[in-house]
Amino acid sequence: MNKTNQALMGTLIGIALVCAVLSFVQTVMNINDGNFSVTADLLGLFSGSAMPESIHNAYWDLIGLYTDPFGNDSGAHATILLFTVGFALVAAGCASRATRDLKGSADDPQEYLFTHRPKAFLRCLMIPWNMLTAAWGFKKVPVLIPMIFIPFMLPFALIMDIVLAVLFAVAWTVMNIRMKLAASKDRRAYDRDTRYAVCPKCKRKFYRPDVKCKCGLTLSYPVPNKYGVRYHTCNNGHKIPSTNADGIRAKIQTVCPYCKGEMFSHEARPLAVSMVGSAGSGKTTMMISAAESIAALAKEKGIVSEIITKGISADAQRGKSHVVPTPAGELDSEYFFLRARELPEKQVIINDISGLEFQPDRDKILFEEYYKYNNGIVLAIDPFEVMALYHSQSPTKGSKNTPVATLESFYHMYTEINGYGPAVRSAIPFAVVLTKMDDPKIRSSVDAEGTPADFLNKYGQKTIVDIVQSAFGNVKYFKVASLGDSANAAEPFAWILSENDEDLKTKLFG
Ligand SMILES: Nc1nc2c(ncn2[C@@H]2O[C@H](COP(=O)(O)OP(=O)(O)O)[C@@H](O)[C@H]2O)c(=O)[nH]1
Ligand SMILES: [Mg+2]
Ligand SMILES: [Zn+2]
Ligand SMILES: [Zn+2]
Repeated sequence: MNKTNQALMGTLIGIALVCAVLSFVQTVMNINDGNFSVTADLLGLFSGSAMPESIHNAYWDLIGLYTDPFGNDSGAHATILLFTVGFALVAAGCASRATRDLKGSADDPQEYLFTHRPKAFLRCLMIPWNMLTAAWGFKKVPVLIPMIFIPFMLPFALIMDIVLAVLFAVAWTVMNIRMKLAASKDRRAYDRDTRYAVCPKCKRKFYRPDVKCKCGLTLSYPVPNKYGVRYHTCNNGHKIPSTNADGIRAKIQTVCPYCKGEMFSHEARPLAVSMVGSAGSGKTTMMISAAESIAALAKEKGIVSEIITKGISADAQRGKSHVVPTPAGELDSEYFFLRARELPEKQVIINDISGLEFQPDRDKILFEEYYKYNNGIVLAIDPFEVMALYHSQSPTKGSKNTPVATLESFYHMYTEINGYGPAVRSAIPFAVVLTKMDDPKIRSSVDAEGTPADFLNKYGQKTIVDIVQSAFGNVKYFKVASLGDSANAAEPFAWILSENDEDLKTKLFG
């Protein structure tokens, strides 16, 4: 049981129990004095003066059935003994399992707040009666045994219930206000800095992920709620922060609520960029080079970059000049985090997909999710391939792997998924990138034509320019070298990220 619950229950049950003890002591003293009444002054109940005579008499007639069944003895000692048993049962009920049971159910195994567990009020009133509950649950002992003592438990349990009801109302109100205030503050911060989370495996988007406790239990995302205000406690007793005031909640291991895959979300704002382009056009190399340059730039600006996935890791960066062709079906996203004291954390996600995936016969399920929250697209075009196609009448012209075929295939999928009609232009930033510009032959041929669009028009790729222009409202052309000393692969990414995020625009790329 966590400290909050210990404090809540300790206070409530403690105060109620003190009242019951006073009641018990007074009852014993009354009976000892030959005055058969319980708790006459403390409560007035059963006392004859505050209660109708008929109830007082009925109650003591009932008690008389136990202590004086043959009506020939006053039975003061027996009466006191039976009230002592009744009081002991009430007191034992306070410490019973049912009283302390705050565990959450299997679908969200974390401890409830005492004031907010299911049927909390009823269960609070049940506390003095919990020896009955326990006997009911414990099959071998017939519940009849403690039930026999109900008349002797009644005065003390009732006093406790009245006190518990009042204290519970106060505690519930206080906890509820604290919880609501903390929850709305937490939600405002989350909506401003994070907005949603995405799964790098199944590509789904959701408001918040689930979390995994160090003991392996999967819990709903910890926010101020019925499980606690500042921290939650898993069913195995581990403490988990439920606000991000100190930044520690961002470090929790998160889990995709759909595919259950482990992921990190760091409460960072996800910014997703997808790469499009035929096989061999330079996408993977550009992605690695861009991640490397952005990390270097971040370092200059005092921003921490944390690369999570292998595809853009330091190893990948060292080997970027000879990447292996991305295998078909390679669908996990690459991602890294950017954070600094004055920079709410960002998660940059890059989806580098084998060019083959854009061909119409491939499975499109993943893209359905992904293209709904995509923040920008980078279209990679290898100028050498464009020129080769232009100069040759080779059969590859009709192939599925030409720049145009890849773009058309992507565009078809993209509009279908987003439900765009032919007249609708997507507002997300679209970067058209001529790649491999460090190659002197490529550079001179491209530069000779003027802008990248001029180059594409000149070499028979007007279709590309037209499709992009008609389908996207925010288009920018780039010439990019991913290798060599003047590598500038970060440029299209910097543009897309800046278009989406004011923080990155001013604090990283500004
Ligand atoms: N010189 C040079 N070669 C590049 C550049 N980008 C990619 N390449 C080469 O082009 C080939 C295909 O690159 P890759 O990144 O695998 O293309 P992808 O299939 O689109 O991912 C590889 O041999 C790369 O080394 C570049 O900027 N400059
Ligand atoms: Mg590749
Ligand atoms: Zn998933
Ligand atoms: Zn745990």
